[in-house]
Amino acid sequence: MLSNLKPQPADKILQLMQFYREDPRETKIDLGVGVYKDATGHTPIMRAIKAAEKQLWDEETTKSYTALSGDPAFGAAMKAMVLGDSVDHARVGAIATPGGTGAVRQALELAKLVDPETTVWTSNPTWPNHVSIIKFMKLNHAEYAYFDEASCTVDFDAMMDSLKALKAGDVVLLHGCCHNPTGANLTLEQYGLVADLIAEKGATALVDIAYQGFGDGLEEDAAATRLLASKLPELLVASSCSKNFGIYRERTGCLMAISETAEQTPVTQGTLNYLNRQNYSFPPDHGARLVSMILTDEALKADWMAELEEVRLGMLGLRQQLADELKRLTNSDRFDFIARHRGMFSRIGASPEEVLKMREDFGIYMVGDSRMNIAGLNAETVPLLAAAIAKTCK
Ligand code: PLP
Ligand code: TYF
Repeated sequence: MLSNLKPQPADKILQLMQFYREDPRETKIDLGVGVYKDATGHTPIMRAIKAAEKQLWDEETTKSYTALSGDPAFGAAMKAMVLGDSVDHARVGAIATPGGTGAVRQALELAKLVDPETTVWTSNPTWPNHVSIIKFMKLNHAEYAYFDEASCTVDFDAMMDSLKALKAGDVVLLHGCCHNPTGANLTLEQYGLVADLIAEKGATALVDIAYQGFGDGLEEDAAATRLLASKLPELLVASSCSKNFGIYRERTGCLMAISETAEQTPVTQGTLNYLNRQNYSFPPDHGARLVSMILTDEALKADWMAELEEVRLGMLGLRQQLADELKRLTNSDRFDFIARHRGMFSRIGASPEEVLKMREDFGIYMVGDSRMNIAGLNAETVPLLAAAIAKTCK
C-alpha cells in the first residue's frame, strides 16, 4: 500500500520556516509563518494562560473524557466572546475542535453532509489551507474577487460582482477580521451588503475568525461576525484561540452553528457532536479549558485582555513605523496601506522575483505572494525592511 503513495506538495509557509532556519546570516528577518513574536523574536506564553495552568494543576481532579462537544463551558464562553448578544444563544450549537483549522474542517464536513455537491467560495486570495482542505474533501470550489493588487486594498465592486453568481445552498467562506494573507478588510457596511446578497441568494456564510483581538480590538474584531449573525437566518462560525490566547500547539478552536430557530438547535448540536465522533471522537480539552477559565474569571480575563491589547498595539505601532519609513524613503504614499491594513499580515504587492531578491540580498523571509508577518519585526528591523523594499520593489 505505502509504496503506492505519491509525494504531496509541501506547505509553502511551513517550508519557508525551514529555509529561514537554514540561513546562517545573523541579520536575517523572519516575516513568514503567522505566529506572534515579541520584540526579541520570542513567542511568549501569555500571563493568564500560565496562571490558569497553575490553577488547573491544583484543581483538576480527573482526566476522564469530557463530552463529544467538548466541555460545554467552553462552548458557552466562546459564544459570549465571539457572538456577544447578537443572537439568542439557544439558537447556537457549538463544538470544541482541534484548532481553528479543525473548526473550518468540521464546518465543511457539515456542509458536505447536507449536500456533497455544494460549492464553497473563498476569497482570492485566501489562507492556502482553505483551498487545500476544500479540494481534499472533493467539494466544489469557486473564488470571489477580493484583493486589488495595485492598491493593496479590497476591490469591493469586483467582490460583489463575482458573488452575484452564488446559488442557493452554496457556502461563502468569509474572514471575520484581519484577512489572511492580505491584511485588507471589508468595512462593517460592506459586510452588511455581503450578508444581504448571501441572504438573497439563499447561500450560507461560513466565517473564519482566527485573529479576534489582533485588529481593532476584541469587541471591534467580532463586529462583522455579529452583524452577519444578526442579519442571516443561519450562520457557521469557525473560531481559533491559537493566536489571541497564544496557545498554538494546544489546538483550541470552536465551531458554532447558528440555526434559524431554537427548536432546530438540538438536531444541529447533535449533528456537530456526531461529526466530532466520526472524525476524532472527543476533542482536545486542555487549551479549551484554559480559555473558558480565563473568560469566566474576572481577574484572569482582565489580565488576558490587557496583554492582548499590548500585542495588538505593538503590531499597530510597527505598521505605522514601517509606513512612515517607506513614505520617507520612496517620497510617496504608495505604502500607506500598510498602516491601514489590520492583523498580523500585510500583502505588499511585490512580485515573486522581488520577494526572492529580498530573501537573497537581505535575508528577509516573506511568503512568495509578498505576505509579511508584521510581528516578525521590531523597531530596529523596520528600517532595514523599509530600505530593502524601497531598493527592491519597482
Ligand atoms: N484560519 C485562518 C485564516 C488562519 O490564518 C489560521 C491560522 O493559523 C487558522 C484558521 C487556524 O489556526 P489554528 O488551526 O492554528 O487554530
Ligand atoms: O497563515 C499562517 O501563517 C498561519 C499559520 O499549514 C499556519 O495561519 C500556516 C500554515 C499552516 C498552518 C498554520
